[in-house]
Amino acid sequence: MKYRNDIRNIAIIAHVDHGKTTLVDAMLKQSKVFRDNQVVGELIMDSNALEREKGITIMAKNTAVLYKGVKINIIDTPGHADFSGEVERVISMADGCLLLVDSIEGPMPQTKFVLRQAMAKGLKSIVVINKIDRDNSRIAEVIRLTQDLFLELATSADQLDFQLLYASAREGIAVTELGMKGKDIFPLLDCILEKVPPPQIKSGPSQMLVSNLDYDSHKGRIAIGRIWRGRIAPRDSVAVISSDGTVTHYEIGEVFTYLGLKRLKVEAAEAGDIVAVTGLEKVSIGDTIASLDLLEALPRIEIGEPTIEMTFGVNTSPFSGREGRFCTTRQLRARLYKELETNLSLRVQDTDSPDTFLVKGRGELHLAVLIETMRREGYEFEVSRPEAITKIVNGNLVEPMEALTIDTKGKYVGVLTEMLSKRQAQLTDMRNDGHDNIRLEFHIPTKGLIGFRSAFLTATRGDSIMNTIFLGYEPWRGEIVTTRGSVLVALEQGIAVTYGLNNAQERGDTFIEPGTPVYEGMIVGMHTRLQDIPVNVCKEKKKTNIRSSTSDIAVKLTPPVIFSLEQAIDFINNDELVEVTPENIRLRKKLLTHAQRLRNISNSRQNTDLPP
Ligand SMILES: Nc1nc2c(ncn2[C@@H]2O[C@H](COP(=O)(O)OP(=O)(O)OP(=O)(O)O)[C@@H](O)[C@H]2O)c(=O)[nH]1
Ligand SMILES: [Mg+2]
Repeated sequence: MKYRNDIRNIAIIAHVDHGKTTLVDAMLKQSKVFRDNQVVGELIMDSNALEREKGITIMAKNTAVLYKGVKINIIDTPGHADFSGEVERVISMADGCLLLVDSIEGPMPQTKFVLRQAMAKGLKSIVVINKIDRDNSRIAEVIRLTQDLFLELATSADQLDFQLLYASAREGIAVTELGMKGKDIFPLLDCILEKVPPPQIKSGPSQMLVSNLDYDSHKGRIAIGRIWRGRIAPRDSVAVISSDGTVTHYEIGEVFTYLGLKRLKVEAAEAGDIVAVTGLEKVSIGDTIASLDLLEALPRIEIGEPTIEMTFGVNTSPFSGREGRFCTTRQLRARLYKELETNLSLRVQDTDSPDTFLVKGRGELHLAVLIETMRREGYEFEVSRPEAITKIVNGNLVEPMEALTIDTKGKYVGVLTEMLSKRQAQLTDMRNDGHDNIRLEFHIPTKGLIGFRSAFLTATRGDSIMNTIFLGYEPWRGEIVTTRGSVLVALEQGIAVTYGLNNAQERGDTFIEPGTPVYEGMIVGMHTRLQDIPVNVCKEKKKTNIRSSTSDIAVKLTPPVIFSLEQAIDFINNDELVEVTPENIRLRKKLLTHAQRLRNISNSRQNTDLPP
């Protein structure tokens, strides 16, 4: 077996926010891949607009730096559990991983998930204790917990042997011994050269596994992945072997390798390198690109199953078609199915209704990011409340379970445990660090987590952190009685005015400003009682001359509660929908008229009265 000593392939993995993308910044900047006067900013790899807004990585991405004559191909991955499919998708490109662990938080649920992935692929681990600049870091404890994690997950003795480094990604320094004064990131790069095995190469007919796709309006589809055998060059005749074994012949267009944020066009690339190639019109992620001389497929990428589902439908509100560019069933369907090409943990299914599609994902954020992306592209549609995906195993109904970790203060423990017990959660661990920092761990059905995040943030006033991770399927524990109050529903179509909203505020909190167009059945507020209340927010005060919809000097309204998209999805019940357009997020009842809803209630009562 031969090795390529001029290359290292590493994946950077960690729990969310432990500093992966910031560490990549430091490696890129200090290895001088930018011009001296080039303005590059921070979190350079989080290039997509939503990533920048949310401050999290959503998609795994490739880059590379040159250090001491060796090219280090770097794969930055997302740490949020909802995007763990991305880690599964790209991890096989690497030979080693940098496992980052926050010097205060220590190993978190997703640290365990990604380390397990890395070990399953046989990657060599380098542990980087990050954020050592933080004041109350507890490095010794974090190292001990990390060692425990390795002990728990390792399947062979050599996996226990990991290199340990300390870093402040933000300051761009890494050191090999605690207490050393760091000045740059090079000790980490040296460690990568020394500890991560160079890629093994096989000579022979070419073979490459496609791990990512990109598009270019001129070049068309671009396949990204690692070459495992042989070499690939422009104008090579190759075959693409797809999931069902179908073989399609193509001629390679161009071949690129990575350096910094650029792709460099090359004359040829050899096994061990990560490349991007054009000219393959119908290639998918997981396909093998193989020489015509040896049609041998590499093992396909395995992706965990989705846990929650919701429907995406054509917008059926009275305002449909007003704000979106793409509003038809055909456009919605095409867009959703196209998403499957790159969003590997997503599933899309047609339903009995031609205008509605069932979309399955890894969590609420996974689906919310898709919804937000589509709405920015000009799509208009409606979505239902997310539901946990249940299945029948050996004749029994089972449901997804998750581990929930909460870092909070003593004063919130009571209210949190009460909220969670209504959601069928079981407390499995509770630890106090002696400074009133409390970590609670629960087992909770996925269905109990739906809508929990916003309630959690309100209850703890944004002062606590929650994390979840999928555990597996367990027997169905029965329905959860909804804990949400009811809503204020607009009675008629028109423009909301201050007077009408003021009346509504006597019943509860409102969601809209005066001047907002509303329709019958639109949800305009919430209250704590059991039944929905119809309100006429368009009703004007009769006896004065002031008829302006936006100003009514006499009354001062409480500012409306404005939901983000995620909060809106979290909030709705089964008989409600979120209407999503490029300009607005509206909440509505599925049945728009009061009469329809009353009839529905009495029908369902009658049904439950029937003998089984
Ligand atoms: N004090 C301190 N803060 C850091 C350090 N490294 C990263 N951060 C901060 O931690 C936050 C998260 O950093 P990111 O680099 O986005 O973390 P990430 O691991 O890429 O996050 P995801 O990709 O969303 O999982 C940012 O606010 C960083 O500025 C560090 O060494 N010290
Ligand atoms: Mg990141």
